[in-house]
Amino acid sequence: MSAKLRIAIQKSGRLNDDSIRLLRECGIEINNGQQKLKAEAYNFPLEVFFLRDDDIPQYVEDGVADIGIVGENVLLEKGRKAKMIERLGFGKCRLSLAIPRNEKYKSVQDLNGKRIATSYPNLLKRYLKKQHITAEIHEISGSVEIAPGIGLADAICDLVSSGSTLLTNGLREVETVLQSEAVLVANHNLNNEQQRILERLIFRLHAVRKARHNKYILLNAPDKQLPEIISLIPGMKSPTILPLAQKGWSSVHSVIQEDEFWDIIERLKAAGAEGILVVPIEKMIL
Ligand code: PRT
Ligand code: ZN
Repeated sequence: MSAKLRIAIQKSGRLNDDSIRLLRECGIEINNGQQKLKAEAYNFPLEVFFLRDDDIPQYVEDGVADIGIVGENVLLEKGRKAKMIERLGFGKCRLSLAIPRNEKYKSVQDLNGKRIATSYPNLLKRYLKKQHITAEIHEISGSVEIAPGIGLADAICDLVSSGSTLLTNGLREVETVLQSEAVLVANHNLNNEQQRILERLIFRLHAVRKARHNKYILLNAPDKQLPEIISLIPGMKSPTILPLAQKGWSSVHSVIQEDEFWDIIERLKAAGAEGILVVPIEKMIL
């Protein structure tokens, strides 16, 4: 039997869709039937385990799965020995401390002696220690945001993304304990074959990520304006210039970064560029 890499991803929840989408963008198709515990990729040596996110760090540490996709918050809270390979750019959130909206708050010192409800006792304990705060940690597994309202705690430490859960529960964010996003993790003792498959996967991940940050740009320009226009486009090497049927005009093709995009477009127009097209790139291999 040829070697396979086993990846653990969240079975259902906030990271499930994006994890599957990322694999698909890497050209890996899996049959994600509902209620399945595992599935094989059709066209890549990958076996996918669908698990609760909380279990993923342990499975990867124990080598039941070779790699996994999990929130950094879960990885660090569980304190499992898995190697962090890549940040994946989705599942972004922060672990924050929040207090009732009308409570006075000047600094982290105000948390001294307070009761704090959280599902992240280890991360919170570490944070409080670093800040020299003594507080009582109440570990609860869900609906942390209601704890102050029912008198169970004075403050909470929970994940926040839009902030609307805090708002609807009359709470306000006062400190950030951790910034988090989904990460790719790996077992520390992969064999050579597994390591090679992981490297093929990482190669594809990089191509997908690079493509996301870049756009393909096409434009027409009068030949006499070409030197100025070319100087405005950073490009990968140098732009491709093709003559147009109309004499004295050329078509310029290149790649620009998403974040330089608006600035460059305006300057290109001012330099005489016309018919500018900016199109997404699916994969980019340098
Ligand atoms: O069943 P399983 O155990 O696998 O899933 P789960 O219910 O434990 O996790 P899930 O699916 O809710 O979250 C999975 C991961 O998504 C988390 O570990 C984070 O890494 C990431 N993530 C990103 C979030 C959020 N954003 C998020 N907003 N996880 C949870 N929330 C919750 C938060 O706890 C709070 O209740 O959403 C609420 C706050 O959201 P806002 O938008 O109102 O601020
Ligand atoms: Zn969970």
